[in-house]
Order: sequence, then C-alpha cells, then structure tokens
Amino acid sequence: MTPTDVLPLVDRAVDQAVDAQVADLIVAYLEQLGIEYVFGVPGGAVEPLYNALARSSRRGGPRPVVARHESGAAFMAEGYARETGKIGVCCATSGPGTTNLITGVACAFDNSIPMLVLTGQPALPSFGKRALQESSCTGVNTVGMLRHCTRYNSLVSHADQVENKLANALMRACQAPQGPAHLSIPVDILRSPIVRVTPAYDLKSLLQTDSLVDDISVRALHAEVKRARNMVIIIGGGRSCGEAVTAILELAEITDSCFVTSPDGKGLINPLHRLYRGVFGFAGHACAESVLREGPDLILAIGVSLGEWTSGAWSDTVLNGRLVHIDSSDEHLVRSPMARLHVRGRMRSVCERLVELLRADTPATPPRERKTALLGPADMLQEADKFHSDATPIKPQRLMRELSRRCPPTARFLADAGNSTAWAIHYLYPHDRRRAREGDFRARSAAAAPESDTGWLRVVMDFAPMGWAIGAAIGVARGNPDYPVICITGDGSYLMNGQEITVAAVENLTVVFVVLNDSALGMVKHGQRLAGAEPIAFALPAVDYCLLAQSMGISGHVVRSPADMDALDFEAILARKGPTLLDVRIDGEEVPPMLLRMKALGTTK
Ligand SMILES: Cc1ncc(C[n+]2csc(CCOP(=O)(O)OP(=O)(O)O)c2C)c(N)n1
Repeated sequence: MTPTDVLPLVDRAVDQAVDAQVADLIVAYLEQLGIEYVFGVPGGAVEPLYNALARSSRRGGPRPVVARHESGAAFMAEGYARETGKIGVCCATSGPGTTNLITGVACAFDNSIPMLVLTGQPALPSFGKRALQESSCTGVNTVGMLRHCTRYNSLVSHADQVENKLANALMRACQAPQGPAHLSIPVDILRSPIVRVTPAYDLKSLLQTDSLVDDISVRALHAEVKRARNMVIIIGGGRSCGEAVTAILELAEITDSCFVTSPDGKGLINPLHRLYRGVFGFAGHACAESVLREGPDLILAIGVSLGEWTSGAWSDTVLNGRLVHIDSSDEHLVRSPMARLHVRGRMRSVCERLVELLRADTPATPPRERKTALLGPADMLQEADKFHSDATPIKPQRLMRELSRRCPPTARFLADAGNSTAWAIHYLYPHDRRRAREGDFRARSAAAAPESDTGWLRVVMDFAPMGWAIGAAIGVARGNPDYPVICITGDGSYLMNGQEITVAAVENLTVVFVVLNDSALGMVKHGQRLAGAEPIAFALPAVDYCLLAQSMGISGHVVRSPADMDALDFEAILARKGPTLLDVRIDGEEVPPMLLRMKALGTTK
C-alpha cells in the first residue's frame, strides 16, 4: 500500500468538516512552485499541515513523505532540491521533532541548498504555561537554535503574517547564497480559517534567477583570458555551476585550456575529457596539483567555494595573484582577496558571454599550445593497481571501479561522510557520461539523460554529517524516480541513519545502498593511524547488513570479492523499483586518500 492509498481513508471526514485553513494556503504556495513532496515526521503541533497535505494529495498536489527521523527528512529535502532545482521542503513537530531536524538544516545551510523548513508550536495562548513540547522563547527555543543555520527564521504570531513571511522565506531561500528558511508556526495559526486559498504572490516569477551580466567585469575577464598564454580552469560544484558547465567546457575547448574540478565539481564533467586533469582538493589527484603548479599564468576558478576541501586546505597553489574568481556567491568571493579579478554574477551568463566575446575576436584569440593527450585512470589514480585488484576481501578502490562500470550514464552517485567520500572522489571513474567526450560536449546523445545541472556525483562538503547520503539519496530518487541512485555509505553511517532505507521501500524507489562494511568508523581509524594518535573508539560490531535489510523485506546481498560483484545481476537490481542493499565486506586496511584532512587538522605537514 502506498502512502497515497492510506490518506483518503484517514482524512475523508476532515475534508467535509473543514473549510480552508492557513495550512492549505501554505500548501497552495508549494503547489504553485511545483513542489511535490514535504519530507517530515508528523506530530500534534503540525497536524493541520498534515491535514492540508492529505487534502492536497487527494487532488494530486503536494504530499508528505514520512521519514524515520527528522534529520533524514531534511537530508531527503536536500537531495530533492539538488536533483530537481526546486526548493526542498521539510517539516517537524515542535520540541524534539525540530531539534532532530537541526543537523539536516545546518547541512543544507553549509551547502547552500534552497530549503523551506516548517515547524510547529503549541497554540499561542499556551506559551509560557509549560505546554507539551513548547519551543518558543519561553520553552526550549527552537527559533533561537535555528537562527545560526538559516537565511530567514521567524515565528509566526498572527495568521495575517503567514503569506508575507512565507514569501520572504521562499525568496531568501532561493537568493544567492541559497539556504534554508524557517517558519515556526503555532498549531492554532495553522488551523485558522482563511477566506482565500489562492496565493496572492506569483512566486514563480519572483523566484526566477536573473541573468543580467555585468559587462564591465566580463570585458575585464575577456582581456585576462586573451592575455593568458597558459590558463587552467577550476570547476566548482552546485547547480549554479552545473548550469554553466556546457559554456565552461566550450571555454576550455576554444582556448585549449586544461581544467580540474573541486571534489564536488567532479560529477559535472566527464572524467575522460582530454583536457581534464583530475580533482583538486580533498581526495584529489596529483595531476591536478601539478597542472596548477606547473606555471599557468591564469587560474580561472568558477563556482569554487574555496573552503578547506576545495582550496587544498587554503593552498597557495590556487590562492595567489594568478587567480580570477567567478561566482554568484559573495561568501565564496570573499575567500579570495588575493585574486587579480573578481567577477560576480550568474556563472552561466558570465561564461556564455565570455565565450561569445572570444568567438567574436578578430584576429581570433591566438590558439594555445596543444595540450597533451587524455589521462586515463592509470595516469590519474593513486595506487591504480588496486583499482584493478582481484583480491579478497574486495578493495574499496576496486569496488569504485565496479560501480563505475556497472551503472548506466543516468545513475546518480551519492557518497557519504567518511571514507566513502574519499574513495568516490578519487576512484569513481564512470565512462560515457552525459557530459560527452571531448569535442562533442554540446551534442547530448539520444540515450543519455536530459541535462542535469547537478551531475552524476554528489558529495557532502563542509558540514559533512554521517548518514547524509542515505537520506539525500532517497530525496534524489523521489525527485527523479526514473534513474537509479547509488548511495555509497559506511557501516557507521548506516548504523546512524540506515533506518531510512524503509522509506525507499515504501516509496518504491530504485536506490542501491552500498555499505562499505569494515566494522569500524574507518575514517577515524585511519585518521588516528596517519596522525600517530591513540587507536581508540573506532571499532564497530560485526553486523550482517544484508540480513538486516532482508528483515525489513528489502533485497540484500553480501559481496566479499570482485567475483561476488560479477555474480550479481546488476541490471536487474537497477531495473527493479525498490531499494537493494549491498553489504560489501571491504578490505578495511586500505588507506583512503585523506591526507589533506590530516594537514588541515594540523596532524601532518
Ligand atoms: C554526525 C557525525 N558524527 C561524527 C562525525 C565524525 N566522523 C567523520 S567520518 C566518521 C567515521 C565514519 O564511519 P563509517 O560511516 O563507518 O564510514 P567509513 O569512514 O568507515 O567509510 C566519523 C565518526 C561526522 N562526520 N558526523
């Protein structure tokens, strides 16, 4: 039985007895924006919101997806936003529901994900009287708690405020830098009758991204690019960079410039592009570091956040006077005071305009020195032999190879906090991606996925909570159920958030949960070893995750060796509606490429 099957039974009476309420107006706004799902966990203080969602689901409008823990709900809303480009919506009841939500909201804040966070409160007249789960300023103050990880944050104290505050919240969530906006709404306000359920604002037009270009900056950029003899481009992550990537690759082609990506930008490109030189930053490739060190006279950083993981722990390899920084986010731009030029604006518009100017140049921008040939996995990867190793237990490097070659170009990979991120960033090497090979990047093959601005790999940067990928993968799959989603996670993360797999089951979503089972908090274990610290607090119990999945009615398999991978009918797994769990007993002695993290922690040079 699907959730939509259940709702009409529960709520028929409400439909007949209730006229339109404030909660219906909120849902009407979500509908206006084409938002299909609200991820959350219900409770008394948000009951009117769920009632409104029940009414809306019956007419094919937004409906709830019920998570097992509120942080999972926020991760799902993040995944949904990343996949669809819409605002992710999550909700929680007052008190513990909201405090549970905070980690997921904070993660979305750090990753600049547009999100609407709706939480409840008991009825206004009960404030200060020790109502159950009161969390206004006279209780455990959740509005206060969320202040530090939201772009807009307000308690609604009158029904007449709702529309204006909601419009404000949605607009702030979508403006660069994007992020979560929170409304805390008392239950009596959610339940208040309203006379009009049609939104007064046309938010679709108000939320459109502007494509104005600052022509003066772009001309200065054009002059820099024309002057350069050897330019290297760094491509960052996120949707705003994703929508620019076709123009960025064209720029690389016409100037014959090598490019590298930040860890979160890797999914936007085809790793088999002739001009690609790997990832710069956390878990990156030596060839990326060398191409940047080998003396380019211009480094063009486009959409690169320049935090610890994307700047090589603030390395002077990129943070120097050869840098030109292009971004829509002021927060990113202020991290590069040494840049010789900052170009602020929508990256797609800036790059398209730059390409136009270069194409119109007479005489044409002089061709640069022809770059060396394509670098394959053997040239790019650290310990490339392990990528091909037949050893048992299976090496994590080999597992990444297997996943890369067994998944179709439409697959979306998500890597969780911990070693999974490091393995995925360094070793995932899929062929024939949407961003086609050199020379034909604008020709999308008929078989390929429609252009997705978010790319084939999503990793969690900066805040990096364990278990993020589990919820986010479900949100991605919910946003786009037609393509398989591969969630690469650790056993520690799975023990923390793995219960969300049952949501993928209820929703019939094709998500393959690949659990790297090493009976350890692997990143902690290897971090301690690399730092020469005490070996402590990393051991996890041996758990059969396959049996655990099967106990929930979910298909599971144990993989111990590359031969076990061969024995799986991967095509059938990817074609099936519903999740699968692969309990992969990896070689836990393999050291992940995490030295940059050690450097940033000050435990190694
Ligand atoms: C919520 C949260 N708690 C703690 C950490 C610190 N931390 C980072 S990685 C890690 C270990 C992850 O272990 P596991 O999920 O098994 O993945 P592995 O590193 O073994 O692949 C820990 C404890 C974190 N990032 N997030």
